[in-house]
Amino acid sequence: MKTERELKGIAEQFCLEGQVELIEPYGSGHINDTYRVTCRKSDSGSMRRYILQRMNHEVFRNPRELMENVVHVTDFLQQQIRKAGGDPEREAINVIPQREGGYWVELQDGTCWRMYLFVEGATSYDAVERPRDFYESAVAFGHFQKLLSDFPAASLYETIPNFHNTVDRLRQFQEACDQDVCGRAREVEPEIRFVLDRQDECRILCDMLEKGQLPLRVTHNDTKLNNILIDDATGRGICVIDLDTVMPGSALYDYGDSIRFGANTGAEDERDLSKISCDLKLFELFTRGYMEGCEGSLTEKEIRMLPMGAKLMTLECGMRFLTDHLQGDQYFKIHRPGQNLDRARTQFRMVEDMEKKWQEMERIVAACLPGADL
Ligand code: ADP
Ligand code: GN1
Ligand code: MG
Repeated sequence: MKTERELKGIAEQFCLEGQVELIEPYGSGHINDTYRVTCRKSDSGSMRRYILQRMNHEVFRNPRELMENVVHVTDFLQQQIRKAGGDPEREAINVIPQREGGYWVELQDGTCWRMYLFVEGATSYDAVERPRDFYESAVAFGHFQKLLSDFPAASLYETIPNFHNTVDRLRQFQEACDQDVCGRAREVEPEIRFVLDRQDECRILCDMLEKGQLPLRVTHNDTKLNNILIDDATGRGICVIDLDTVMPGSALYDYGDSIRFGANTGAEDERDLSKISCDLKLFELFTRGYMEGCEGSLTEKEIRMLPMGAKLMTLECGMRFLTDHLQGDQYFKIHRPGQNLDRARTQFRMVEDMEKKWQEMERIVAACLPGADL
């Protein structure tokens, strides 16, 4: 952990407006260390706020490539937003350059830092407090993908190779079980069995992508509700954040990851599993919003596979949490012992509940197909 003085020194390496007045830890992401920086201009006394982030270089091995992606994607989005008459300072991430040129700073201790403009008057929610927010997030994530449909996908680096390759995630999980470096595998036999019972399903989306049955698109790949800023005044999903994993992927990844997190009636790390279930009302709301945001660009096959996207993204995430638990909590930040195991259990309970509600999920999705209500 850096002291406030050290953080101030890092912040001052970026082109900020005004003097740094306050730096405070911010947000609840599992990967980067995030701070909010408040600056005051000495002439006018007005305030400007920023987001300072330490990029997790264990997770993102190449900060140069990561920041090139972020700068390319945000430049592209800002152009589109300007064309549509929107406000590019609030509707997209704005990367603040550092004084020496370039978009990030590497310190002698090897840590890498970047700065964004803080989007004022907007909130990122860790749970669905009002169903409308979830719907707005769906429209915004769908629209985000639609906006990036003309983005030159080949110019993107794969910041985390095989990020949503569920087959590869399964392989890593099995390796973690075999190696059992912390001696935790015995205590989690039922959870391991839960995954192994579903190992054949892990292939489904990968196979369809490989065979060209699903289109490869530029997607966000980390569509948790708290990666959207909701405008406090209008209630609209205003800005998609956390662009570190924007890469070629499937729309089913984005849709599925949002359902995994937002349609769950409990928190991601809830210990009382009786609180965990898939809320079909939220499922339906998100489905409608996402399809609206994509503006008709999803193929019929993609739409029909939406329930499978939701199930596999939830199973995959559970597998990743359990893998990390077995490996000694090296990847996801934890705030108490066993938290990754608790997270894995909620994901598996959510998968089980989806399996029970499968036909209903398919019916909801089928009713959203174009022409279904004719
Ligand atoms: P992580 O990868 O750790 O999830 P995020 O980029 O999602 O990191 O940032 C963590 C939190 O910081 C977000 O959930 C959000 O609350 C807040 N945040 C990030 N960027 C901004 C921004 N530009 N304006 C306002 N809040 C932001
Ligand atoms: C991480 O960065 P954050 O907290 O938005 C993770 C996602 C997981 C999520 C689970 C780069 O997201 O893939 O789905 O935790 N991000 C990365 O909550 O691994
Ligand atoms: Mg985040």
